[in-house]
Amino acid sequence: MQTFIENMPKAELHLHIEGTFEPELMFEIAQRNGIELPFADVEALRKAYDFRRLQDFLDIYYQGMNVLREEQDYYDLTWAYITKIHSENVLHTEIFFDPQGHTARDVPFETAVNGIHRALVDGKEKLGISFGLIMCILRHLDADDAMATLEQGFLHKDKIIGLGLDSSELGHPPEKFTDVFVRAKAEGFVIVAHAGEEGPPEYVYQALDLLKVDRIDHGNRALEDDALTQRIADEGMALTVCPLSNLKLCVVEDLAAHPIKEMLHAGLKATINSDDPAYFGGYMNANFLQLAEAVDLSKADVITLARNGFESTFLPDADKQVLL
Ligand code: ES4
Ligand code: ZN
Repeated sequence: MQTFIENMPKAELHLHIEGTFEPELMFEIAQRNGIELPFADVEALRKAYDFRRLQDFLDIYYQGMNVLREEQDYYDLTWAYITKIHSENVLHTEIFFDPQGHTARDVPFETAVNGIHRALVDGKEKLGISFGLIMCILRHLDADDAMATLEQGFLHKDKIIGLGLDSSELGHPPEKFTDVFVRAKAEGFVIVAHAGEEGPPEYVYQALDLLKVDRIDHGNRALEDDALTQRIADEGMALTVCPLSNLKLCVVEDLAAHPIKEMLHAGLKATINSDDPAYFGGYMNANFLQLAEAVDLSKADVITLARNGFESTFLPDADKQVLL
C-alpha cells in the first residue's frame, strides 16, 4: 500500500501555505530578519505542537507566520512546499494564503502574494506542477476588514482564483461574511469555506446557501445531518478532508474513528489533503497512508479518493481532462 500511494498521482486541494512552515526554515528566516522566536530551538517548537482544539493550533500558527516579512521569505516558504510535493507525486495543488495574517503586521498584501505566486510559477515551469491560489478571510476578524482585504485581492486577479474562509470557526458562522462572498462570486472568484470542522451542520448549510461555495473544506460534521449529507452527495459537492489535521485537532479521537468510509458510502465526493502539514505531522502521502491503514481502505478506495481530487480541481475543463 505504501508504494502504491507514493507512486499514485495526486492533487492537493486544501493546503494553507503558512501551515507548511517547517521549524528549521522558520528559525532560519527568523534569524535573517532579526526576529526572536519565543522558543529556544526547533525541538522546543515541535514540542509545542500538541493541540486539543483548533484554537490551540491557530495561536501557534499565527505566531509562526510572524517571522515572514520579505517577498523572498514567502518565496522560500512556497518553494520548500513545492519541492516537497514534487517528491510525493503531487501533480496539481490549490493552496490558500491568509492575507490578513500578513497585512495586520504591516506586511503589504503584494509582498505576500507576489512571493507565493512566483514560487508557484517556478514550480509549474521547472517541475510541471499546476496550481491555483486562493485567498482566505480570517473569520475571527470583522466583515469590514474582510471586504477591504477582498478589494486588495481584486488587484491581483492575475494570480488569485478564489476566496476561502478559515480560522476560528465556532462563533463565526459563514453568515457573518455573506456580503463579502457574494461580491467575490460576482467578480468571478471561485468560492470555498471551512465548514463543519468544529462548527455545526448549520454552518455547512450557510456555506452552501449564503456563500454559494464551490467546495466545502473539511465538512466532517455534515454527517450529523442526513438531509444535508444527501444534498451534498446529490450536488456532487466536493469535501476537502484532512485526516491528520482531524487527528491532531481532536476532530476525531483516533484515525481508526475517521469517518472517511461513511463519507464514501454516503456518496460524498471526499478528497484527501494535508491542511497544515508542518504542524500536523505529514504531507499527502502520510495522510493517505495513515488513513488507509487506520480504517483499512482498499486500493480501489484510495484510487477513488485520489480521482475525486483531480475531478474537483478548479482547473478549466480542458486542463482537468489532461490530468484525469
Ligand atoms: C486551519 Cl485546520 C484550519 N482550520 C481553520 N483555519 C485554519 N487556518 C489554517 N489551518
Ligand atoms: Zn484548513
